[in-house]
Amino acid sequence: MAVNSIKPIRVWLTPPGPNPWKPVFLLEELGLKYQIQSFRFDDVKKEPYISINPNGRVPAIEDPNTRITLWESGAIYQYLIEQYDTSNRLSYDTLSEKHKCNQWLHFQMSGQGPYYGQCGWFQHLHSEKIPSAIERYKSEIRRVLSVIEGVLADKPATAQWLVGDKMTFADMAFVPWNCRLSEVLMQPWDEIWDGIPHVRAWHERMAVLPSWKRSMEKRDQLMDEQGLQWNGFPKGIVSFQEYEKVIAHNAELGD
Ligand SMILES: N[C@@H](CCC(=O)N[C@@H](CS)C(=O)NCC(=O)O)C(=O)O
Repeated sequence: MAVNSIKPIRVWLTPPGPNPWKPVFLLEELGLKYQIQSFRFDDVKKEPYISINPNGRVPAIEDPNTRITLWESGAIYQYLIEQYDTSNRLSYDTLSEKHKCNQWLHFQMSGQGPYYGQCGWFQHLHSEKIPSAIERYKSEIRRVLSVIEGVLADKPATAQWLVGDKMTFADMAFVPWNCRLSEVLMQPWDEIWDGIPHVRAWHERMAVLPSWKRSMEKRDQLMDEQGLQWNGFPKGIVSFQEYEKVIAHNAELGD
C-alpha cells in the first residue's frame, strides 16, 4: 500500500499512562497518519471503550485500511511492523534477528511494563505504604535494567541496540516506561543510571528523537485539555483515594 493512500489509524488512549504512547511513538517513527481518540481514564472500563477492548486498558487501535481492531501494545507493535514496516527500517526479516526482536518485545511486555507499573502503584496509588512490596518491585526494575545493561555493554560501540546494529521496534518499546523511572523509583533522574551507563545512553538516544518529542507534545496537550497533573490526577486532587471518591461521585451523577 502506498503511504499516501493509507487512511489514518485510530488510537484509543487516555493520556496519563505510559502504555498508550508506545504505539504513538511507533506510528510517528513510521511516518503513518493516525488520529487519537482521547478519553478520560475514569471511562476506561465503560462504553464505548469496553466494546473496543473488553480488558478495559489502553491503548487500542482501529485500522480502517485492514479493518482490524487490536489491543495490547505488544500485539499492536507486531501488527504495525508486519503491516507497515515493509522495508524493515525498524525490524529485520532474517530468522534470528526477527525472533530476537520479538523476544525483547515480550520481555518488555512481561518484565518491564508490569514491574514498573506495580512499583508505581505501590509508591503512589496504594492506600497503605507497604515497604516490602515497594522494595520487591524496585529490585525487579533494577534487575530488568541490569539485564539490558549487560547485553548493550557487550556490543560494539557503534551497535548498542538490543538486536543487530540499528534501532528496532524492540528498543522503542522500552522508552515510555523508562521515561517514567524517576516517578516509579522516586529517585532523581541522574541517580537512576548509576552503574548502568549503556542503558542511559541507549535510552537517551531514543528520547531525543523527533518522533518521541512529538508524541510527548501530544501528551502534554491532551493532559492539559483534560485538566490533569503530571501524575494523572485532576488538578487539585492529591491522593488516589480522593480521586476514587470523585470517580464514584461522578458515577452516581451518571457522568
Ligand atoms: N499490557 C497492556 C497494559 C495496558 C495498561 O495497563 N494500560 C493502563 C494505562 S498505562 C490502563 O489502561 N490502565 C487502566 C486500569 O488499570 O484500569 C498493554 O501493554 O497494552
